[in-house]
Amino acid sequence: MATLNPEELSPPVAEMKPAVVDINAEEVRKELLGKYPTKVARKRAKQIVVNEIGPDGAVPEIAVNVRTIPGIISQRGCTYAGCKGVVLGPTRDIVNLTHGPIGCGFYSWLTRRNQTKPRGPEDHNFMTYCFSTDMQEEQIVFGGEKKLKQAVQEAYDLFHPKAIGIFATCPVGLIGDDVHAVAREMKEKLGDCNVFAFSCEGYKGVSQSAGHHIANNGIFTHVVGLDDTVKEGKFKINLLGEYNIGGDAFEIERLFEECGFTLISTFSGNSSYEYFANSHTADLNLIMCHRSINYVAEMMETKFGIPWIKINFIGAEATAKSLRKIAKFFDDPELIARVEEVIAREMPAVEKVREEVKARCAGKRAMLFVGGSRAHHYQELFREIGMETIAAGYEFAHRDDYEGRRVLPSIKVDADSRNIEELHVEPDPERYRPRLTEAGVARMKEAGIELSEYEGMMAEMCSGALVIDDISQFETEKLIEIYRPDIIGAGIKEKYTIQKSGVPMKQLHSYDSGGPYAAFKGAINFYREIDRMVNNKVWKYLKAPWQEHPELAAKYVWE
Ligand code: CFM
Repeated sequence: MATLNPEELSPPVAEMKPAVVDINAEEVRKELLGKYPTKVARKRAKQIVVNEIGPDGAVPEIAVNVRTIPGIISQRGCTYAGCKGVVLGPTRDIVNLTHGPIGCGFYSWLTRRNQTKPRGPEDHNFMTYCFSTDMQEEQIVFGGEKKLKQAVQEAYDLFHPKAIGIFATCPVGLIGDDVHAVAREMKEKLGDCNVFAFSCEGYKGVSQSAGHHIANNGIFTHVVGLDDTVKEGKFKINLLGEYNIGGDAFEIERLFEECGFTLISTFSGNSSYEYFANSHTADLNLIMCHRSINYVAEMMETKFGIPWIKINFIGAEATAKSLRKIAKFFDDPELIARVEEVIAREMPAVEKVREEVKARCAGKRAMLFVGGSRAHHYQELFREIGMETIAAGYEFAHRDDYEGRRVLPSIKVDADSRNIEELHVEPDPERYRPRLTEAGVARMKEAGIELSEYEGMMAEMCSGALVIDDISQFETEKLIEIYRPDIIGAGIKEKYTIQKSGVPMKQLHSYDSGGPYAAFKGAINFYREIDRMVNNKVWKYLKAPWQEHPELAAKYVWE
């Protein structure tokens, strides 16, 4: 067997274009746009900006949440994915029934690695099943409502679930099946099972973001507030926008317990239908992923008076800061002391690994192109080991996730967003109860904790960093060529082209086989993994197929 001789592997990809330290981001931007036809370039120019933080903290405006230009290879998903896969998918005891062709159900089934832990053998866990009406030509031609009713009945007879959620896929909208009418009819017929439907056809919005909104509306309308039981516990919280990918929520739950917080519900990692139904009894909502769940937080505040704060458990420092924020909200000396104890107990192990890893990673550079919140959150973890994020962007976030909620009033609502219903919510006549007095609000302000506020990603990035929304495959390859980053955090669709370019890629959606990365123990896992990846010499010797076979190279990229 031939042994690997690095000398023969020349020229290594990493040496083809050496890393340039002082790269002018404006020049890079021009280079990216230069390859596009004029009309496309004009549109992309508004979606690719060089970050600059003004004296008042203001950042440049970015055009986002708009349709991807046909022909551009985007990493976005569909509205159905955002509704069924992202928001409702991680709930273990709702039968999530896809009304559509089998592929929609199958490919949205557990690929995100959202985990769950049933409370005991009696607790339902349907996440190991893939439920679909498996539409055939007959239903497309003659309608699928009959088959949908049969499927709901079959699921009920087999499992007796507390709830069944119906999710519409593209063909359902095209042929006009009324999923809501079916849900109403079956709910009445079954009697002891809550059946509700989502008009989350894949084409409904410009990305999965529309699906988040539809899911938030549905769960708020049909589930939140159904169970008024007041549970024991002094410091009651909900965790919104944490989906337990790779076990993240387990690690956060452990900390909550040690600190003495009572977690009423998570939307929706390691969650159950009953938790959602009871979630309005909590006193504080914590928002982890602002993009996917801010609607529920806003509606719960209007209807029940529960305030929300933005927290982040990605990064050890961010975790400590978030725990302190929560303790400050409840303003209980014993609680504050316990939180400090937990932080003091957890930190030494984090520090030890961090120092060791930082020595090898400091000065290296990352790029992050992920979803609607992680491209921001993971910058914290990289910063802790001395790595700067030089370019980042979301796939489907809105301007508030980039520029902060201060821009909300100036966001123009276009036809695509108008497609998604805005629920009209009013204070509940009996159950509305503001959780903070005016003095309480003032106290939070004094402590520097803003209620209902999110600063967005750009304010925390360095000036001169590139911010790119809905990055294309072409732009990714170009950035690699110009910057030669030490690592890219992105998703499975772009993973292998990045790695073939000789750059390691960390999958920040499902984490591949890794995780948890949240909170203190998660940070340790992440430091170690990034260390292994960026300091692995194998990438330097990698020869991409298009180097050995130039005829494979697409001219527009490598000319
Ligand atoms: Fe929120 Fe998510 Fe994300 Fe998201 Fe997602 Fe995800 Fe994501 Mo993949 S809810 S926006 S739609 S943090 S599935 S758990 S990793 S793109 S950055």
